[in-house]
Amino acid sequence: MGEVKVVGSSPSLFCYRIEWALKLQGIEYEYLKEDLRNKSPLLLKYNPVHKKVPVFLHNGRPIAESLVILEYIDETWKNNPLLPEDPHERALARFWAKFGDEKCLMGAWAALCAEGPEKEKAVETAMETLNYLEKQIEGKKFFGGKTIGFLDLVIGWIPHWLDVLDEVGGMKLFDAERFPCLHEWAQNFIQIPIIKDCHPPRDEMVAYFQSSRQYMLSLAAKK
Ligand SMILES: N[C@@H](CCC(=O)N[C@@H](CS)C(=O)NCC(=O)O)C(=O)O
Repeated sequence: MGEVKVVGSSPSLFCYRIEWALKLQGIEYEYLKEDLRNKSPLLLKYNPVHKKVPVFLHNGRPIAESLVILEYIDETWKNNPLLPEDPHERALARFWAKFGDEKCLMGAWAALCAEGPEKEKAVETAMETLNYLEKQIEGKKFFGGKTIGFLDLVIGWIPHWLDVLDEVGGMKLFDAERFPCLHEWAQNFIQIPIIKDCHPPRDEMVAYFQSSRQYMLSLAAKK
């Protein structure tokens, strides 16, 4: 197994997906808590390009970028395969994971930070991206099929984090009427013991996104 460490910070959803994968694989790890307002020499050394968490250390060798880390975990330990076996299905899982991060997550973030006439448009754009996931999960328990897999972990931010973004941003992206299948998936996902026991406290998330939103609005006001 070797020595496994995760450099992370709460409530980063990118870090939680790594912890979930390790717990699913039954891999013990040490969590090195990072203060992102005062980045440690360790973080700057191991992720000099992006200077972001998570960083994964396996026997002292660093890997950055959460999707890359998830694939590394999947290739290194075989206790609980995350990506499908079939190459085409693997490719699709990677496609939707990228879509989830680049479109759904970024869309929700843009909607959170939008104000005035821009807000309605940003909310609708974000919901259009979620609609693609709604279609993907229709008729299935998990994106990975009967059990959770790579894509479930990648979009695993939706149940807790999106709900908080909705509250802080005064919006309703995660609308149960518009996305009934995604809601059912979310209920299935958060009931899995590993997921249930490993997510940030809600008040921590609310405080984090309130201050992030204020910061983004103050930057926009200076323009
Ligand atoms: N694409 C990266 C995103 C990681 C990321 O954005 N991490 C944030 C925390 S949520 C971070 O470290 N931010 C510090 C900064 O931007 O300076 C991944 O998937 O790992």
